[in-house]
Amino acid sequence: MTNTDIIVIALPAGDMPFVFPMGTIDLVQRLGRPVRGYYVDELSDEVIRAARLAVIPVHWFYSLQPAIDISRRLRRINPGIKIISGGFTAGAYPDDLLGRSEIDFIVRGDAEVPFVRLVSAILDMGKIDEIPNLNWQGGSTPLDYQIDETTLAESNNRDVSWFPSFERAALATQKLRDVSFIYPWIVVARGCSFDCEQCFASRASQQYLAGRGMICRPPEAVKEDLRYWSRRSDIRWCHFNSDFHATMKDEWAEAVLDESYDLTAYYECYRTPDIQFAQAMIDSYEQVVFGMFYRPDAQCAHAAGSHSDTDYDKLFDVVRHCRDRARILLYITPQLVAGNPGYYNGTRRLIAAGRLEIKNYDESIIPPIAEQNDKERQRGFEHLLHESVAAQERLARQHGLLAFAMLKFRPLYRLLWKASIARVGLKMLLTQFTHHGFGRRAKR
Ligand code: B12
Ligand code: SF4
Repeated sequence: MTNTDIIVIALPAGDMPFVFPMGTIDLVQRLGRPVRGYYVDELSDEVIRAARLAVIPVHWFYSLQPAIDISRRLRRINPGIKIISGGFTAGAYPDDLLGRSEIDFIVRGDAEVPFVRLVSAILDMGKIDEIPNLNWQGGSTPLDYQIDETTLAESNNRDVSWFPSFERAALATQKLRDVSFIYPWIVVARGCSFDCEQCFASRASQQYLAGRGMICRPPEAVKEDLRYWSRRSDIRWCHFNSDFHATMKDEWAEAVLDESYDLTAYYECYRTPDIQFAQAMIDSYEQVVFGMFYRPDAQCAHAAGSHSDTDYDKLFDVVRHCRDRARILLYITPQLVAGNPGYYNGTRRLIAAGRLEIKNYDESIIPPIAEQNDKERQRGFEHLLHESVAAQERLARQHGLLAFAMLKFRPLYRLLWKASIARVGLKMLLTQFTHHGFGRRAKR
């Protein structure tokens, strides 16, 4: 085991085992210093003692309680360690999280520049109070840093060798011939052009959380990524962090799709795609899976992934068109799990995968993040914390063995994963349009 000054800790998130926020991978790359990543379960006291700095992304609300727990453990074992956090949830509730945990610093909003400066300041004894977008116990600096197009163009999540278990999990799921959400992600934009009120990425929320609107990555940078992943024989799938057809100008998609990529694309639609776009994707990729989420009402709430409108005629046209050409995963979601369950205190979601979760639902409790007053924000935070505890209890039951097998005994992991896919697949037959033989083709 190699001990390093900087450790990055992957906290349990929602029901996707091994998922890790892509933004953090990019931040590590920008640091340009030796870093080592660990899942919480594999973090030894020895590693903690040797570290000077721990980075804990609190991107999804599910990670809140695990972040509090791990920060206390870090402090107990290594009282001098500095702990940095950031990500959507940490940035939305910085003082609440600092007050509950042993975290020293939270980077709000875009972290590209502040995070790198903060790490240098901590390790090289620099000044901290001139770094923008920071909160710490008893202090903060203004949200003055916003990412620009050039910096976004440099996003890079190609190298994950610094986090061996994640890399192993990512490459293993790539081999499993089904949508693996773990890696790699193609960053096409930051923020969103829509304004769905519960979403942390809506225009209003991003203005509040990051102080900017949507920023698009230049098509050439995205194409460079796609060419790179196409050349990698161990990578079959890629995913996009935004529906660029729904959120950006047509020219953007045309520029990216004017070339062929040796990859299967998983593409989550924010709105029903039109046939021309679906066909352009099909022409550009080896295979395409479109994920579409439908709600009975037109207001979208991004959470379980995505959110499409309710233009069913358009949907049926595109489904008919794609039938033999691509695969469509159709999720029917009476209510989605919102990013802010303080607002959506629970959820009723019926996912095509066959899982039906029904909880109490009360949407009147807390307004969207950008409109919350102090009291509501506090309540929102408490709700999220509560949800994160409940999720961890559920996850411990569901994924304990899977996580153990992944980290310690790969053949068992493969068996379990395939069994769970087979189970989900069977249920999906009820609601999903399938395409036989999909995913079987080898890379050219
Ligand atoms: C792509 C995506 C996913 C991908 C994740 C890919 C990945 N590995 O990261 C998938 C589909 C897997 C996913 C899943 C989920 N997602 Co999602 N997802 C998104 C989406 C569309 C884009 C995120 C993105 O662009 N990331 C790219 C990075 C580079 O940018 P960024 O996220 O803005 O990160 C910047 C800052 O936040 C910060 N930062 C991020 N991490 C860190 C870490 C540190 C240490 C620091 C300092 C800073 C920092 O710095 C970054 C660079 O400036 C957003 C909505 C949106 N349009 O933004 C929702 C969003 C992030 N997802 C959300 C949710 C709720 C979920 C789920 C929990 C849904 C569910 N119910 O299951 C799951 C969580 C996973 C799980 N179940 O375990 C919420 C999060 C809100 C919240 N408070 O939790 C969002 C905001 C949508 C919403 N409803 O509001 N998601
Ligand atoms: S729910 Fe989806 S479409 Fe709506 S603002 Fe959020 S990311 Fe954009």
